[in-house]
Amino acid sequence: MKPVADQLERAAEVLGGAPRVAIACHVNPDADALGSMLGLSAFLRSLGKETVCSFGNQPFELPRWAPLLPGSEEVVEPKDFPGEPEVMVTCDAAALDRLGMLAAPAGRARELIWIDHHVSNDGLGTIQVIDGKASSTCEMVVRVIRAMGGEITPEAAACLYAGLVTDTGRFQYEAVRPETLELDAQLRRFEFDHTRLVQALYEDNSLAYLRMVGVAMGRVEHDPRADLVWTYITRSDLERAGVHPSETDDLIDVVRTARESDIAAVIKQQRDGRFKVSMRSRGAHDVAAIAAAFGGGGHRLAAGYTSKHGLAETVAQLKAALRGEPSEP
Ligand SMILES: [Mn+2]
Repeated sequence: MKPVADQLERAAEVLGGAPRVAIACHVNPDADALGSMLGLSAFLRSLGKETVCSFGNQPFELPRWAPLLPGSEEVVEPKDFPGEPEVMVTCDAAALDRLGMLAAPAGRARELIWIDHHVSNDGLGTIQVIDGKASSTCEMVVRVIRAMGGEITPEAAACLYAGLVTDTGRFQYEAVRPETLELDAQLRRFEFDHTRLVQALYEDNSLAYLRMVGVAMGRVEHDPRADLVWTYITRSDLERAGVHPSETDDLIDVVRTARESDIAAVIKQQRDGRFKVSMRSRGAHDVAAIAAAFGGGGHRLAAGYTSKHGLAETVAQLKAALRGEPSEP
């Protein structure tokens, strides 16, 4: 991976000279993905540039909390994203397939600025602004803004705060450094309703979801030899409960609190039928390495992958990998 300082300088130069910038974030965007994209967009617009923002989901749907981020009303559907952008930026995507329908325009972009903080990263793009030690992609966007000699705008502040607060687990994860908290303080000097924003991000569940948590928690299993606690949710569980898959992102945060094991996993069936495995470690394991062995990635203590197998085989392979036993991939 190339030195971040050089890449920041190149990104600043390209963005500074571009009248139009197309910005994408990963599919099923979380607050860091949407926040970093909209934060960068708000800053570039303050310089008089045109921006277009999107993510590659079909069907296209913004998260529930999106209206609290300034500029979210201008996010376009992937079909309205430029097919061959002069300058394109990707935010918070670790791999090309995380761009969904926008992987094609990314492949055709003349300059592709890849802004991210995932340790396991394909390192795509003509300019790679990637730092695996950064707390969030929002923090990386702030570095880009500063490399351009710019200032955070009020609209950008709320967007960047959303990503900073969520990707640090409300400032509790190991990537939180004194500078992270200093950045938080700088963002909070701008006027935005941070309590309402965090309530929308963390405390806004449907009753149907709460009942489904009960189902998932009733199934929690413990494998001491794999140092693993895990549960699963199928597509029919979601359909029966009337819960949208995106609502279940925080299930892992309940499972991971089990003190009996270091690793927690939630195995969730996607709309296409495949099983997605989300893992967390309480500190003793590198789950990014486990995920990478299955073709996924992430961070040392938070990572995931999509399995090629059914539920039973997915669980068996995960346990085998964690126990250090050989298995057929
Ligand atoms: Mn992120």
